[in-house]
Amino acid sequence: MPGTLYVINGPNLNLLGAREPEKYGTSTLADVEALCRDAAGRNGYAVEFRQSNREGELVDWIQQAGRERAAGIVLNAAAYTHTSVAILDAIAAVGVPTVEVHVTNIHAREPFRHKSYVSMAAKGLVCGFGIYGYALAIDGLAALLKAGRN
Ligand code: CA2
Repeated sequence: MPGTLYVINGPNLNLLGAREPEKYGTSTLADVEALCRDAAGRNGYAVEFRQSNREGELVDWIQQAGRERAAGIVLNAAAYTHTSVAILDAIAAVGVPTVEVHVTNIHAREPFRHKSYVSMAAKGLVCGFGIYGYALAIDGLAALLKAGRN
């Protein structure tokens, strides 16, 4: 029974396409949103697409996804990935299947990016595929949900 997927983006991802194109590419967050709507639509899901630079707001949205019985969450917590026990606790608390996504391959970058708190509660992780990782995450999440592995 499809429903809504929350796609939640963390700090500085509003700068996609405007800064550091050699690292993060030239696509904007609006392009990411369009990609997500397309991938979700192909799988029969609606999308709630959000971005915030504030940790607490990300926690609030994860809780909202739980309250509204979202089918799943695709989460790029950006720098909070590597620091936030609050976000880890929120994912674990709401029990909404969550797939972690990163534009870059965090394991090929600085050692402090190799640790992900989000991974401890996520069903899966997609990283290193640029913004296409969001579509891969949505396809993977839809496959898990269809198979009842959530
Ligand atoms: O690769 C990713 O998606 C990251 O989540 C991006 C975060 C970084 O802290 C993570 O380690 C990996 C940084 C997001 C900043 O996004 C920008 C985009 C364009 C220009 C500047 C920053």
